[in-house]
Amino acid sequence: MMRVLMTRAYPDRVVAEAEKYFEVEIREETTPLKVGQMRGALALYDGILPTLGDAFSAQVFAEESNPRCKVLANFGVGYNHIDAEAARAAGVAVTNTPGAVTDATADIAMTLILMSARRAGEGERLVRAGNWAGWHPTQMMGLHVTGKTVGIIGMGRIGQAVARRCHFGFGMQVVYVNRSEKQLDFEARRFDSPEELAGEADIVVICVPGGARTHHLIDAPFLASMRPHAHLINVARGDVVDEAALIRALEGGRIAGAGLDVYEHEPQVPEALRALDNVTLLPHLGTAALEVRERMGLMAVENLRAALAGETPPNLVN
Ligand code: 8YV
Repeated sequence: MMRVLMTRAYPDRVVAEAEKYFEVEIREETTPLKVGQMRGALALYDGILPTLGDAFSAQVFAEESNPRCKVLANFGVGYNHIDAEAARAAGVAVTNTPGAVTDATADIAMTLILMSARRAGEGERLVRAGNWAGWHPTQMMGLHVTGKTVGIIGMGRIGQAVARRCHFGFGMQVVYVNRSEKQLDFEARRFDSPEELAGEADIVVICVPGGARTHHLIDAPFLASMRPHAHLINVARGDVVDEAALIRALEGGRIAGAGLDVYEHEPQVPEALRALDNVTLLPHLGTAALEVRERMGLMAVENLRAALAGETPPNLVN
């Protein structure tokens, strides 16, 4: 039987599905694999189910250039932690789980939009601390989102799911930046540059894939182009935003608030960010619902099964 490594303890249904086809080893630790562990895994297993933080870099493939492993079936849609080109050169297929994550991630974007705009986290902290002095006509005024303009950076599956929720649920205007124009069943204006979008949007939502192409796409000039009452929401990857520049913009009141589910160096969240009242901070909850994680895992197992049976896996990315 072929041997497969799960780099985390994925949900039981996922393990059970994998055990139909493979001898499965589960790594119980919650931390990402270290370089030596990745090298070892490439040498010992036919397939690996890695996830966020398991940094299969070019260096790892250089050190294990003729691996036993034939497929890295990533648990998640974002695979920026894997050097897919280096994997291909080493004969390793890389797959991901698009679709399975879309609605749950869009829902977390909506959670962050509403929490940030309506100052929900700040209000909750006030009540929890026993400091609420009672209702007041102008207490904790937030941004009314209905009818406002949402700017989507990256109009892929998740970007479109956020845009639909904003448009149909909240009567918002949608503007976006994306490499190509999208055929949508609602009105949405495409801008050429993120800065142009920043000047129009009341809420900016980042939905682009991570990786070198989008590293620090949201930088100080972008933040300076945002409207002072606007909010920045990130459900993509932390390093799409220059976190230090974001902290400066929030401290200086250059934007009204931010809602973040992802960070540059997870799980570290800078003290300066945690000290701010105008940010909503979630611990990468984008897909954190059992049925979603099961669907992601079942997709990853199907990719493993297909790849190791010599078929083209359904979600091959390299
Ligand atoms: C996953 C994500 O939970 O799918 C993704 O890309 O960011 C998540 O929501 C994460 O990758 C861990 O699997």
